[in-house]
Amino acid sequence: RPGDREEVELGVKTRPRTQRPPMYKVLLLNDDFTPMEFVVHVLERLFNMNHAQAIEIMLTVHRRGLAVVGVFSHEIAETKVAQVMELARRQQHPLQCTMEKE
Ligand code: TYC
Repeated sequence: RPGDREEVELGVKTRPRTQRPPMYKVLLLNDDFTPMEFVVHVLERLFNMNHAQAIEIMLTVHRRGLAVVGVFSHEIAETKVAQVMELARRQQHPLQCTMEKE
């Protein structure tokens, strides 16, 4: 059809798409051994939650098995996971934290 090639080349009828970087959910996993107060401490220190929010999320993980504790860029999510795992390792708690593309 006359005009088609020009429409594509000039961007006519081509919807401009805004590039957004993929975001990553950081997930905290339940276990039977990590003390509740340690999990609350981690959520306050690394995820900027107040005490009430931290308790609420910790109890969600405890009851449901896991919860999203934040959504971040790939680099920030990796850092958060590493920080959680390092704090847990230092206290010899089996707490697990992972990330997943949104
Ligand atoms: N289930 C743990 C207990 O009863 C508490 C806990 C909560 C552990 C959240 C891990 O991500 C977790 N002591």
